[in-house]
Amino acid sequence: MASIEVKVPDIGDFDEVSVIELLVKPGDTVKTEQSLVTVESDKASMEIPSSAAGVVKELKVKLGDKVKEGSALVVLEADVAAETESGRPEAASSGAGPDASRAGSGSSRAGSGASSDSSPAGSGASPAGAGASPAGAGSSPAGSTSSRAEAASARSEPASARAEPVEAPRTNAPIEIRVPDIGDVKDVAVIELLVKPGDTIKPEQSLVTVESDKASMEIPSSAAGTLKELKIKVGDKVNTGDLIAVLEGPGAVRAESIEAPPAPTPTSTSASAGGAKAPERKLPTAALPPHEPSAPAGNLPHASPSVRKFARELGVPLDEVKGTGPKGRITQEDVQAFTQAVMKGEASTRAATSGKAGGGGEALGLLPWPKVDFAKFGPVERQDLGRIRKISGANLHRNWVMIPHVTNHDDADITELEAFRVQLNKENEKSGIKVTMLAFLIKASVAALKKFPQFNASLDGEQLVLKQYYHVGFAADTPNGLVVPVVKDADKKGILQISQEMSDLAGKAREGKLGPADMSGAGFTISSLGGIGGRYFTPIINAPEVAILGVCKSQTQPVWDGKQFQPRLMLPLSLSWDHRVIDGAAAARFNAYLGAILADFRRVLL
Ligand code: CAO
Repeated sequence: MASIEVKVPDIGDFDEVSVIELLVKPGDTVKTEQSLVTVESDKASMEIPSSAAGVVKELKVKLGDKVKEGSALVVLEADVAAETESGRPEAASSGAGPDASRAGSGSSRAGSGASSDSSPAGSGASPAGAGASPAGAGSSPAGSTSSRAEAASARSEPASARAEPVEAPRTNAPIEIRVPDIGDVKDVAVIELLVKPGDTIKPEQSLVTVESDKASMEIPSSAAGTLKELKIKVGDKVNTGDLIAVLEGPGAVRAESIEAPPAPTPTSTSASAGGAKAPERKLPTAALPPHEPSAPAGNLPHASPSVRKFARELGVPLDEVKGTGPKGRITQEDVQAFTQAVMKGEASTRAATSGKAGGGGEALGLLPWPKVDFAKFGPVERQDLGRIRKISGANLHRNWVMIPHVTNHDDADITELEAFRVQLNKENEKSGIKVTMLAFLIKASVAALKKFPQFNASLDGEQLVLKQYYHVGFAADTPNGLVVPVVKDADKKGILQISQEMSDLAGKAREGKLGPADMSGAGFTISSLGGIGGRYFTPIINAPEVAILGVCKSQTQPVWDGKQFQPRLMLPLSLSWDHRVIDGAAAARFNAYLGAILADFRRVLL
């Protein structure tokens, strides 16, 4: 075991940053690159990762402390053998020089990394890249790529890549503003638009805020003019060189000070010398609003990038969480407490509340929910909604509002399959396993999902996640409300095993004993009302899935065989699908294929 002192790495021009969040505590085991603290400048917040793995022995900083390059953050007790990155664990405690080179790899993730050090650690991956650096905060955020970006250029990418060609000032010609060099970081999310078309823009004025998983930063304008068009929207992912805005107007002038930085040298300290000073702005601390599409810009919650990411993963609307950290900052514990309160039914999100009587609706630009004194018209009784109904109601409401649903109806001829099912049940009478049509539907759906993989998928931003596993959920009606247990790996199971599992899961559902693992991981869901009745319905997609199959009661119907009507047992199918991912033709083909399998189950083998 050896002690390693992890220090603040090279943060470029930036003198001091405040410690606003401690992400570890003594006794914690940390991995290399795990974030230790969040620091904040006036332009960016970022996390400083550990340059080594080990157990936290001592925290050398507390909330509110000001730190700078070389300040000790944490003392780790590390297993020397495990310390593979540097191979010299004691080196870290020997001063800012060698330590900075090791932590420099971490700092580059936080955006400050581009020490002139040429060690492998120092030149390590830099997801947030130099663009995210807080040093930029000092003068210009993009110019902020300054010394670090230039230093980086000495060993890898030229910093001049971010500088646009020098042009003579001109008028009335549109000027394109692009994302400056943001280092190795890729696909940073646009989380805030700070200007709108028609605004008069000064050079260095911040246009948008972007966020990587480790830092948020503002991107300034490299020119002055009137904003003609924003080429990006909140939620977009951008990279170095991407077009973000177009300026025009008599005042449109490219800021030469930004375009023509001094030739990059590892020791250069300012890329924006002579450039206009960036206007002071409040630190951007926005949450991406995928769960709050109508959330207005401004008044965005104060939280570090990792807390915002954590909230997004849980679907927590961060602007509804009360921060208990310094200056009202939202911590990970606040997000967890909010989630627990919602799950226990002690709190409710605005999205859920807006669907309730007495709730809003205004968020969608709708009329307020009608308020009626029902007792005026006759006796009434009030009942509190149960926990499951509240949770499933909030989920259904979100899915209905956020997913553009379309439903295709079709019929499947299950005459032979039903005869086979009845025979199977006779054969297995003694085993106690009862096979219902739903087991065949699960198996047939797996075959259709294999043929049409976009139905076994989820949207994740601008990507489609195609699942290579076949977990099928089925809606189960319970005295407490609707739940959706999941038959895992249905492709690897036979009809009898699926029937047995469904029966076990449905039993647990009725007794309220389903655990989260029983209800998670589905790629596709079936909602069967076949045991009850009805003809067709429009099931609501179970997000983040993209399709759901509704099934109603089969009926014997006259079907024309080309010569005469034949009595056939027909099963009504209703497939709802997400039009962002699936088109009507694919849905019609999916239903037709499913129908063909159900009509002749041997096809499932094909
Ligand atoms: N057509 C005709 N009969 C059908 C049928 C169909 N499509 N599907 C099932 N049946 C029959 C079964 O064969 C069984 O008949 P017997 O009792 O004569 O053998 C009877 O209906 C009852 O079946 P079941 O409902 O117990 O079994 P299942 O496997 O079909 O369904 C379960 C299990 C848990 C999904 C079901 O009980 C249930 O909860 N369904 C409701 C789902 C729901 O609420 N969906 C709506 C969601 S949107 O609000």
